[in-house]
Amino acid sequence: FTFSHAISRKPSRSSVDGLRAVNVGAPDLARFEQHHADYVAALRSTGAEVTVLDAMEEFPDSVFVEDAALCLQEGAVIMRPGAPTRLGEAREMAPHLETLYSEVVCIEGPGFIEGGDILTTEREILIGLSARTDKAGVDEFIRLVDRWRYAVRVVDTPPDVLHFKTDCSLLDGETILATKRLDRSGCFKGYNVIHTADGEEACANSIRFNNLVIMPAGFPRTRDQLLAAGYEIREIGNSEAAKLDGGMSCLSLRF
Ligand code: CIR
Repeated sequence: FTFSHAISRKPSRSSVDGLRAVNVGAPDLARFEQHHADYVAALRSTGAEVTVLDAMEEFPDSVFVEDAALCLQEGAVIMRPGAPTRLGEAREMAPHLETLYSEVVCIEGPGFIEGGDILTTEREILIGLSARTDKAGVDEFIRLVDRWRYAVRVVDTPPDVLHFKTDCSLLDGETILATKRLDRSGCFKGYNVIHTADGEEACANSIRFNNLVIMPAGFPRTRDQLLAAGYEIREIGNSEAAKLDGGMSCLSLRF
């Protein structure tokens, strides 16, 4: 959870056409841009260097850069999104990562895998199979990162949950914030787990970024629990990204 860099991408006008499980209305671009600027400012306030890429109109979900790549210490892996409208986003991310990493490897398919399904902890990489990430994608990922000797563990994402990390985030080397429904699967055995408060499951997608836990605004009971556990919290408006099933982790690549 110590990072010197992050990459994000501004929301596009086309984000009104972004994918969503349930239509609760289109995101308001001005508000989305403000939230995004607040998010970038929070990342920068920790001392990290943050690259903000221009909005990409051809890809309505391209603000959610996390799904296009996975940044590890040794190199970056370009993903292969399982959502057909998002496939091209991954290719667009490659040149940016090539300027920062000496090794950038690429999932070629036929399988699919999205960054939102991957939680990197200090001891392992956890991957949740989901509607976007399949066994073939995971197998190729495992073959690719074998060179860097990571322990990889494959688990399930609860049904009807978009991504594995929709329901969890890393708070520190030993501690995970997770919904009860995900923790029930047993996948976090051996970690300390803090549960999101009942009715506040949507804040499980938070991030630990250097000194801060950056979480979506509007989840006071979980926030108070994290404050009591000693974390420094920064709350960011997430109403517009949430209309597209996005949260705090989706909005950046961190390394
Ligand atoms: C999608 O359905 O792909 C986007 N509307 C939301 C992606 C959120 N990304 C993430 O959880 N990592």
